[in-house]
Amino acid sequence: MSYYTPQGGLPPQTELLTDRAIVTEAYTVIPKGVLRDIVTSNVPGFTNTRSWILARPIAGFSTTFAQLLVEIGPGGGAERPEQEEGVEGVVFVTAGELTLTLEGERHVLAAGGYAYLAAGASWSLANEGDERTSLHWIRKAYEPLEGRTTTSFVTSDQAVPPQEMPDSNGAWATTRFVDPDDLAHDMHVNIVTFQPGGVLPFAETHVMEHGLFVLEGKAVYHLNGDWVEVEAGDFMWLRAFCPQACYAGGPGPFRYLLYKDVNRQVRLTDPATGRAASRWG
Ligand code: UGY
Ligand code: MN
Repeated sequence: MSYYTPQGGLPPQTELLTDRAIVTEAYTVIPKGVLRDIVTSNVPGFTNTRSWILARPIAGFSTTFAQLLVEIGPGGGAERPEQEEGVEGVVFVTAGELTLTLEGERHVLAAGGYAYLAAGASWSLANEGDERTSLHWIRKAYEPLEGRTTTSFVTSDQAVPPQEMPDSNGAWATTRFVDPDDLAHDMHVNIVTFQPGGVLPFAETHVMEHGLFVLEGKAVYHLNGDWVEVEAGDFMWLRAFCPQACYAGGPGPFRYLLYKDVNRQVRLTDPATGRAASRWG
């Protein structure tokens, strides 16, 4: 398994400028060539760290999550990465070694390492090695459900067997890090794997938003009527109901880290005033 990790830098003055970056009303594509030094952001609370912020709530587009590609240099990290109350997170390591201290327990995550950090959990991150560490950090305001809570955990891509999707003959599989029927969880961050020639066999159109970071391979992705070629290192960001499907191109597997918001009733009233959502604003 390989996990694409951007290195930054800046193209030379001789390079042509045509690339695949696009923002539409239903989807955004941030191709790998965009992940350069000058579009990084510092992250408050972190030392020796920079990030590419791939997604954040935007009114009228997608609103449920933020996704950061974080690069921590040797000796860097954060004592309290999550500074916002009520926010849960998933961390997925693509390169280097990351020390996660969770409720006082130390875990060293290598590439493929995965952690779910429940809202309110006590955790810190450190790069104690000599190489850069890169990770995805997906953040969501946790929507509580009466009588249920989530618990933080640490695992890895390597430790969780992918589940074959129905009627796909193994051409399409999903690595699920939480049980989809566990209603305590209001977000899933899965890994989707297609073998060469495998397809997502219909244009899914659903309420869940997506962030898709291509970890490995290439494909042609169908996004709201457009066919878009994507490859390892590209990020796709889909608002609710954006039609989506794909053909995996080979020669190796096509794999992506997939965020989706799940398991909650649609809110129709403003919690502060009780007024109908149609009258908001
Ligand atoms: O779970 C999903 O919504 C998934 N099948 N979507 C996707 O891979 N684009
Ligand atoms: Mn989907």
